Amino acid sequence: MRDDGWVSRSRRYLAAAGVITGISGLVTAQSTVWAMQANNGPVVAVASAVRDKTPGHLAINLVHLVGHQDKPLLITGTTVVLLAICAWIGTQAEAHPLVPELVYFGLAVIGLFSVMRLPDSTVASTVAVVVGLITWVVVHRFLTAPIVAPGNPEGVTRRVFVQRVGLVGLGAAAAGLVGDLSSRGRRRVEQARRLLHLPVTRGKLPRDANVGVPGIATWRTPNDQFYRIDTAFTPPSIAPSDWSLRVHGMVDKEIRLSYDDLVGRRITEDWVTLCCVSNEVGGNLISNAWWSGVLIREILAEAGVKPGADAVLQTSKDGWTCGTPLVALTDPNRNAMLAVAMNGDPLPVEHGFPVRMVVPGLYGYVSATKWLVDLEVTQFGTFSAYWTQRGWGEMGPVKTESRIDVPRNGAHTATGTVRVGGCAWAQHTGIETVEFQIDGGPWQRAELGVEGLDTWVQWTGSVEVAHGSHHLVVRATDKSGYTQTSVQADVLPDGATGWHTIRFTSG
Ligand SMILES: Nc1nc2c(c(=O)[nH]1)N[C@H]1C(S)=C(S)[C@@H](COP(=O)(O)O)O[C@H]1N2
Ligand SMILES: [Mo]
Repeated sequence: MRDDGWVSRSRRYLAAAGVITGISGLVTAQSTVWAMQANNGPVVAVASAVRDKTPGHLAINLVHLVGHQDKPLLITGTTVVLLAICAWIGTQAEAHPLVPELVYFGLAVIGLFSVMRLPDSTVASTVAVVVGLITWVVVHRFLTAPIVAPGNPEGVTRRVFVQRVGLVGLGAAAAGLVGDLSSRGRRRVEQARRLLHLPVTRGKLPRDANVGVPGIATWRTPNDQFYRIDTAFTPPSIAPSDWSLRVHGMVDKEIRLSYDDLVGRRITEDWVTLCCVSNEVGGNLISNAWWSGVLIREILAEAGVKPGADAVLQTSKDGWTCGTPLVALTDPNRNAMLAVAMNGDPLPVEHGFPVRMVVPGLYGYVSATKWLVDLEVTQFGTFSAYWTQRGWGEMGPVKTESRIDVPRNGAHTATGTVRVGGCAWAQHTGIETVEFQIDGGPWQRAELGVEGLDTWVQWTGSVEVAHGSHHLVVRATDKSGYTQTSVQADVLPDGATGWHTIRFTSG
């Protein structure tokens, strides 16, 4: 039988149910963050939102008070406050059955806003928040149901409650284990990557590569700002010791290379600007880095390419494929390489660690295979690769293009002389001239920075503008004598064309 004390004891059960519910949701959300290798989880995101929204002097005092311990402290604080709220939510289950759901929903919305305000959050962070919310709602019902159910003797209620707490605990432990296991591979690979000492250099920036106009994309793209395109939901984690490359197909002798074999060979280094075929006119799916690796033509020569072959089909660890024209890989004047380092550091995992291909002058989708594990010398016509199957062109040479970075589209400038500038590229052909045109006037020749054979080049110039709105157009001519067409073509099937045009106002 239930006595008068039950009312206060049941409140304690409900509060405990709330706290356990809170923890379960945190565990499944964090587990999702790990499993999907999301950059940001909700708790950390809320903690950093709290930090960023804390008035400056208060934040500084806090940091001074606790030193660099502020982050763990903020995270612990956020968790404690959250669990206190959950305890309260639990106590509402009996009197206000809808309140718990609403408050959990509200908490999830806060989590969602917090992860979305961080610039590097992906959809995986959002999924984690949703998984946490579902866990909260389900576990809340599951744990509070026996307590709020009328009629059961207290002993039965307590036993059912304890059983359910046990089940939830098991479930949370299982979820936590899955998350931990799935992130372990990545952590191990990151560790191995940090310990590598490769015989590579950081690359010396050519003098005057940057023309010195703020706002133009820096000539060397830092690794963490390098554009990223791939179909991998989570990037494959491959330890160098687990990596090997098979070179086979139309060759005299099949070759298998380990990571140590590869980096023990002669290393070639070069500036190469990578570009994505889905880069719109004016888009930013283009970046430039100093790559270090082994020339593919030396490996192909060793394998001995049989007559009749005209393509090399590559396969990545995650099963992605692409085919590259053989001539681009055997050309003695083109540094097509199996790259192991990018701007002097081992490839970041997202950019293909431990080994990827880099082929100057071709779009990434036909050449730049990340997490490379297989090279098959073959013939076009005997295979179709990931993107060519989906209607994209087979050859994929980069199209000559140019872009305005300064001023930005829609910017507002002073009247008078305005600096303009941006970048232009025709990898492996080279840029001859860049011209710009303001408000339909005559084309004016831009000054160019220094370029490598296979890189982009910065351009700059100045225009005189009066009060009002203006439009600025840019076009490049490459060293083959080709001037960019003004005809606008879509990125599908083999790259966009057209002149980049922006509008800005002055005065
Ligand atoms: N394994 C794998 N490699 C890949 C891709 C991919 O989806 N999977 N995408 C390609 C495309 S379309 C481009 S543009 C480049 C981009 O390389 P990045 O992400 O290092 O900039 O990688 C290429 N290599
Ligand atoms: Mo791409």
